[in-house]
Amino acid sequence: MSRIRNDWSVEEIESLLGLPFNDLIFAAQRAHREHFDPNQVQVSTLLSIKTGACPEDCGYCPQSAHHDVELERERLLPLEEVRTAARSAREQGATRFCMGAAWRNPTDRNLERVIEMVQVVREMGLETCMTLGMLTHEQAVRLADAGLDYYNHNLDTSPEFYGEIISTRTYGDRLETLDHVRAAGMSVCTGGILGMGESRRDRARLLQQLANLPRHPESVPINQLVQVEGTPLFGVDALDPFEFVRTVATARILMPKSHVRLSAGRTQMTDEMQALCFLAGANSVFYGEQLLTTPNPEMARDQTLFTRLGIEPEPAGNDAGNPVTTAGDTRVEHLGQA
Ligand code: SAM
Ligand code: DTB
Ligand code: SF4
Repeated sequence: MSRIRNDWSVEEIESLLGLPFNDLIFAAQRAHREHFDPNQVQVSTLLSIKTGACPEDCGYCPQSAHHDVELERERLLPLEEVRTAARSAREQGATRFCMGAAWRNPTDRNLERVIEMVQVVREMGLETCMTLGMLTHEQAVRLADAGLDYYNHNLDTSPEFYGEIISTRTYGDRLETLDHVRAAGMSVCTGGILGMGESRRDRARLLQQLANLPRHPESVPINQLVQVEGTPLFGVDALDPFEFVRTVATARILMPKSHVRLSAGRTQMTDEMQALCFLAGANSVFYGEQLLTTPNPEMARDQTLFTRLGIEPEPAGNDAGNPVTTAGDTRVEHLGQA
């Protein structure tokens, strides 16, 4: 069995990314099969609990107040709406419910409100995940104490390219929040976005940052940029799809026990492209017709895809690195049935 490493050099990662495609995919499948059932995919559903008017200037994001995007803003959702959405996600077969807010960071008053949401979703037997922006150590501890299983906070790209995309916070700020999340005992979900005009070296440097964290993130979302009109990155050259698959495969090899999520961008991918990503070791998706503000594939399309590929939803709590304890009686019969 291969050793889990946290000391990857960027040259090693670049040579993985540059392997002949078939060799790379074979190495990724081998790593994948050491730790996971290759025919299971973890299924999460996403809900935007506070939409738009974000003070940060992330160049990819339709929710930034700095960009001129047509978007209906919303205040923090009432608890009952969260409960209804979570119930429906569970009925559709999701095992994890992820809640996202367009904040730079939550205020302490906000935190009280979202803690109620964590409690409601947990009681339904769903795993819980939130992404709320930067956290202090105390806020991370409060979320962990409330039973939040995962915290998502993406590094997005390489430290070198970061400043081209975001000016209102630093890479160091992101790493600091990830430290707080880890120290508070929550599972870490962190990854990035491909197709923002970055180079292969930037992708290697992003993967290096993720794989050399003191402990590998339990969940690594790889997003393909969803280009939204009005954002600065609208119109940027699309990435070669094989380069996307290569990056997924390399993430799988570097972090063999982590769930690698084929995250935003699936609506723009063919079924064949998604199948290649699963072959390269992606084993988690967002399921449900909406991401935060942009569309995700129709549920019927995903059900058909799972059936055609013989993929089954992974039961809750199968976290190779860090078992989640809230796994409840989740219903998965709607997905992937022949
Ligand atoms: N505001 C919080 C933050 O930035 O951490 C949480 C919500 S934010 C929308 C969560 C993540 O969504 C970002 O870190 C980014 O990786 C991803 N994202 C946002 N817009 C995207 C887009 N257009 N395409 C792909 N991923 C996107
Ligand atoms: C992640 O890595 N991708 C999700 C989730 N974490 C929060 C967000 C994708 C957002 C795509 C653009 C939108 O729908 O607004
Ligand atoms: Fe705000 Fe998050 Fe969007 Fe950046 S990615 S503008 S922090 S919602």
